[in-house]
Amino acid sequence: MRTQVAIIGAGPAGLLLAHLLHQRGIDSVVLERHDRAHIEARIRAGVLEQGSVDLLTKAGLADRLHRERLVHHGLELLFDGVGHHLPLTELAGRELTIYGQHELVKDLVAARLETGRPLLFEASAVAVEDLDTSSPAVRFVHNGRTEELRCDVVAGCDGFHGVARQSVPAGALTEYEHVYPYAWLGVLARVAPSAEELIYASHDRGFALHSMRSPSVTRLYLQVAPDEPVADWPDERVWAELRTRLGRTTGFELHDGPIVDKAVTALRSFVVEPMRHGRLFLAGDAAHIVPATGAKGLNLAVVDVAVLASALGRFFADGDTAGLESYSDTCLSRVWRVQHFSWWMTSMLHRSPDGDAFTRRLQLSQLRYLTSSTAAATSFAENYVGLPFPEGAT
Ligand code: RFL
Ligand code: PHB
Repeated sequence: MRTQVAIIGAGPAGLLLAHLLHQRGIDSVVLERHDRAHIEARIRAGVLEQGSVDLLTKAGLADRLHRERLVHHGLELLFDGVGHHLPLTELAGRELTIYGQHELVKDLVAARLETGRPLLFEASAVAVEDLDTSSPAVRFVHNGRTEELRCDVVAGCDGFHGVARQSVPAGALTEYEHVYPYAWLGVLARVAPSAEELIYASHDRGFALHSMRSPSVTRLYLQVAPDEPVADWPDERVWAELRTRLGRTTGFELHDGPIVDKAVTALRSFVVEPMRHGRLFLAGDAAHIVPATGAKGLNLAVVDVAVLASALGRFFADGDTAGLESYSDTCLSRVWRVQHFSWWMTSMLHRSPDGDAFTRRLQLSQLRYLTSSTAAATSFAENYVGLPFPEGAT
């Protein structure tokens, strides 16, 4: 088997890259280790920056998104039992879209299948080889057989635990990592949201987040210990803890309903430098992870593949390698800005496990500043709604 670009992973990064390449007349094969039903049901991100939506729209991938999304212009920060509205669009000029990542994945899978170009499910990459040559290869297992996919370029879009990054010779990449002493318990509930906006709550008992997917589906998160067994959180306990952490001095009614998904997710910051080795280019979670607090992971993945598709367009059109040479630096500059924002927002909102009173006073001081100074709120808003996409990504 041979193609121009071998794409490992059919998450948002791999599927969007495949589509952007197709539009430039570049052939690719997408290899995905899971089956279609699995990737279309995986509950993950929910917040898309306007820049991501604009890009999807321009690529012709956002018809259903525009019909079904919720548009938000602000969010609420809740602390000391009082909610503070931040008018994000007024402060930073851009809106936010609420649309489930698995819905986006369904749209991207449908678009790929419509092109007739290959997307192989239950095809697990096991190694990436010959990266230092102009004809690298991906070895993968499909239908019980080991196969080889030769190509000009490999795109490692296989997430944090994928094989692409691990196939790079030891010492060629530098990894930067920060693991937080807490995790998120996320639940999806078939009930109407209890507020119109997202509520980020910093409570003495820990962080909580009220989010949503649609007018009839609520998404909620609670800070828990990193090794917390989901079994310790029966539904009644989840609702009781959410009511405490989202509670207000003026009262607040949290609607409950059937919980249809419940999982614990670690919070992690991770960056690999450079995001490239020879003919292998890493994109999305394969290259970097941010804690979910800033709602940035999916949006970063979109920017990476937009930059990569444009660089590959030039490369396959006339052999121009300038875009490929600058790919890693272009992406990393945005990645580190987003890393800082996500780490900062996480540190401001979560309870430190030792319950240190000094740290708590600092957090509350920062939250009061953020909700009373237009300068501070504007800085927060421009990061949250998303900084402009780098040149070459549009
Ligand atoms: P993905 O989505 O992990 O996709 C990688 C794909 O590669 C496949 N794969 C392989 N395929 C073949 N061979 C192999 N050897 C393979 N190894 C792996 C996997 O099966 C998978 O299908 O990575 P991608 O495409 O880079 O996308 C990144 C996003 O998924 C991620 O950043 C976001 O979900 C992060 N995130 C959020 N991002 C936002 O922008 N806004 C949010 O509101 C937001 N909320 C979240 C989040 C992530 C969360 N979790 C569960 C980590 C909320 C949560 C709870
Ligand atoms: C979500 O709706 O899943 C969500 C929203 C905001 C975040 C993280 C996740 O910061």
